[in-house]
Amino acid sequence: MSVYSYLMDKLEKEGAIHFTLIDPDPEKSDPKSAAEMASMAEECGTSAIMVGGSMGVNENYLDETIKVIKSKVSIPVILFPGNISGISRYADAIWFMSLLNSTNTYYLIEAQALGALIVRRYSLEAIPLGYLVIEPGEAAGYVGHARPIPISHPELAIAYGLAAQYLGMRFLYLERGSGAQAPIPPRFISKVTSVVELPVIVGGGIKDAEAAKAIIEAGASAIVTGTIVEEESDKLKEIVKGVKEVGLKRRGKRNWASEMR
Ligand code: 1GP
Repeated sequence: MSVYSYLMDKLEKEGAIHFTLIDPDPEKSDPKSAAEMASMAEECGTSAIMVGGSMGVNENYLDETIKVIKSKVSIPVILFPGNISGISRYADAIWFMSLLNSTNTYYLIEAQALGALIVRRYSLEAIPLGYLVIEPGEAAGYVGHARPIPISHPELAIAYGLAAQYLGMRFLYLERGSGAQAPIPPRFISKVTSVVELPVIVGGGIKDAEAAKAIIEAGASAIVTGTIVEEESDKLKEIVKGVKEVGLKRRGKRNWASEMR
């Protein structure tokens, strides 16, 4: 089964899913502790491990980190590249993403063109994703030369989200930035999910189950947490439980599988 089909099946059965983001940064964790975090996240019920970061990703270290993670978990490992150095042959799939509100063509299409040959060489499954940075955007926004969408203007996110949908992308990721003080407000998310017909992933600044639940209640299909896994692993269990609780209530309301496949 492809990773894409696995995700769509999960969405259909569970209504909403959780991703755990691991930054393969030697300053933050070595491959062994990254794998321990991934394994703990799998036990908590996360649906997939995403591996990537905005800065300092080195291919050898990334390869090593993914190999060790893969030896410890059975859920898919999906690359979340900030640049072409974020591609590894050992992952199960790659978010093939374009930073939609970047002002720099490198992050819109050039990095993707350079990376495409590597993705093909490694026979990686590419999952098309529109990546949209919402203010403040933190390091991802800065590094990606984004013009972050203001929180007071969800209609701009709707416009970009529809563009992603019409361009054939399969997911829309609303990114507040790793380590953001607060997540994207639910009212902003519900405006987007009421119009855009793509599964919406939300990340950045989600620190507890209440925030995670409110985001899923606002119509998001998935949340991503990174920092909380590095800092307070016990909170992860509650967050994943919250996502599942709310997701199960609205299971079956959207038949993504038949809409998208
Ligand atoms: C970053 O959205 C993710 O791309 C995760 O953010 O580290 O704040 O959980 P946090």
